[in-house]
Amino acid sequence: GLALATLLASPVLAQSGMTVGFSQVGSESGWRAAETSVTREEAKKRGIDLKFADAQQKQENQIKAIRSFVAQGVDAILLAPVVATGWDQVLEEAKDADIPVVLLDRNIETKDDSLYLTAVTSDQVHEGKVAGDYLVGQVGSKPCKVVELQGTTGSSPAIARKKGFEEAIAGKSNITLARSQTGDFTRTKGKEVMESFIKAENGGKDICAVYAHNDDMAVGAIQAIKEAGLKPGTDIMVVSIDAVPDIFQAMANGEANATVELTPNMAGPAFDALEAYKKDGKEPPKWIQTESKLYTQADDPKGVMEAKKGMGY
Ligand code: GZL
Repeated sequence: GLALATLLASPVLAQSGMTVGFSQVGSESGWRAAETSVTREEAKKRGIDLKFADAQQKQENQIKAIRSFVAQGVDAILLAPVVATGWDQVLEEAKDADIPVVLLDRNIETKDDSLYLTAVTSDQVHEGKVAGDYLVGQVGSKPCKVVELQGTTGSSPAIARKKGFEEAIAGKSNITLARSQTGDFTRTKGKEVMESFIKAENGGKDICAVYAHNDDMAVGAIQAIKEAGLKPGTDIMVVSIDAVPDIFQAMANGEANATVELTPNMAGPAFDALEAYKKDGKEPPKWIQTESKLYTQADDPKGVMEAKKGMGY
């Protein structure tokens, strides 16, 4: 009767009862680890049974995971696509099984956008532009040789963040992008590549700034700059993207200059869209855009770092 109906309607028991498969890239960065923990939290809050698969940054493992989710007959699939191409075949199989797919934090290149319900991502070109505009503002008319640590080759953020940064420095004849190489979004690779840039550029003395597609590679680069006897944040400016706690620690130490925030909570909007779609067939927009915000040393880095610790980090 009424009592039961009231009970079932209560938030505690408003269980969506969905089973969702999540094909995650891996755990290459602090941001990625936070996205995974927030996704688990969001699923738990909603009573969603989350099947988690870590691909160790390999596309073939993601394709295998999607096939196994289809075989299990999950209600929906979350996919954070490690690279942008090569998804049509396996997403066709999910579509044939009537299983909606939501893309998280990265995009795919496909001619058929019916292969996914929606993509929950930031505007990654804009992120690169914000980072570049910050550097342009800091440098003024001074000559500045920049080196770039790219994200995973072929991933949508690596392609887009490079594009946005180059748009920002286009036409600035005093700013040159001298070297650019992938650090695969990891601290270790970021440090290794920065060491090679330093060796190639007069012990780093000729480098004015490093632009890293994520904070983890920037933290690796900071280590390399210090080991070369130079001061990160002053001898070589450090600009990156994600806004993870460790970059705010570096800013508080004066060792990093700016970061562009990326929320780790892509799953909240994804689950909301899936529940609306499942309940009454409501089609979400093809792109659910998350915010991008610039943080610099002037923005209370210690305070922001503390606040971040409650947000999945
Ligand atoms: C961007 C996301 C990137 C993060 C990195 O949306 O795909 O992947 O910026 C992570 O930290 O490796």
